[in-house]
Amino acid sequence: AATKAPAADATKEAKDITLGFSQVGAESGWRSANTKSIQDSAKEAGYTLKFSDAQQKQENQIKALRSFIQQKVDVISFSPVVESGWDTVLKEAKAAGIPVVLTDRAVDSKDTSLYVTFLGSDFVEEGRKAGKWLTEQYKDASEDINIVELQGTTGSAPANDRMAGFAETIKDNPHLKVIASQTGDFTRAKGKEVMQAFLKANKDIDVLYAHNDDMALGAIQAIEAAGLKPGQDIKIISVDAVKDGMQAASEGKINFIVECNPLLGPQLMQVVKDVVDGKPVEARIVTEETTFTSEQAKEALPSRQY
Ligand code: GYE
Repeated sequence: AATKAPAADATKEAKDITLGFSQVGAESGWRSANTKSIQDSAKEAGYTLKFSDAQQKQENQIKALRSFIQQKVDVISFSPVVESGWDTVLKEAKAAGIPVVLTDRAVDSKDTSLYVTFLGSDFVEEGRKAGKWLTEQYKDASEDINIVELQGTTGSAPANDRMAGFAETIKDNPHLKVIASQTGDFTRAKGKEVMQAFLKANKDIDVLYAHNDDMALGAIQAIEAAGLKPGQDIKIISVDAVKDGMQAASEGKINFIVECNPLLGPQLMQVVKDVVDGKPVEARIVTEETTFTSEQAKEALPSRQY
């Protein structure tokens, strides 16, 4: 695979390395686990971590990146809230000679020299896994299956890609119909609110596809409040496999979860070290993940770390 080798400073010891990290926010269980992983691993590696929470707003993130540039950190890393609109600030980092490592979410910048690598999941593949499971469940369907979709944050890589991967895999079965699709911003509160609206507007919902566990958990509250049984009256698929999601799956309320691994800290710290040492780094580092049915969730739950 292609590698990139930024300017070296092999003389730096761990204690002299400063990493500026701009986090998306605290919107989900996944995010909390991701933040903890990054903070713990930075500590473990002995780096100084400057951590900033963008509260799901791109403008906050751009401000944080500019402040990292001003402070002349050694490496900048961030998980971009949305995919577009990064070129200007990334060029500023490049001009200042500060390497940028993308974690978790991608940017759509055409100029890939603006960042060293992108470390994170393959979200299109996650969407495909969700779609494949559903296609298999309904392969003999002779009637329409009405699907509602709770999208992640509008314009974010995981929302765009999970939607695309899912759509691509279900399109061959004309009975699988997405009758409503709206953002729930990856939060429980919004997931609940939008599901309430879906239930009001549509009599006959068969399946919910939620782009993360938290929105599915919010939606479960709305479904139960409407007197329906989640996992039975409405089949539920979600993404992440955080503890609360796995708990709901083990109770049969979520039927299928596609795992998305938030524990990116150790890999990120290694990349930071390599970048500072001037070692070549893979241009794309994909995390490995699996899927869980209700049965498998029950088995995996006791040993789940997050
Ligand atoms: O799935 C969701 C979080 O970017 C992969 O963001 C991440 C997503 C994750 O809010 O729960």
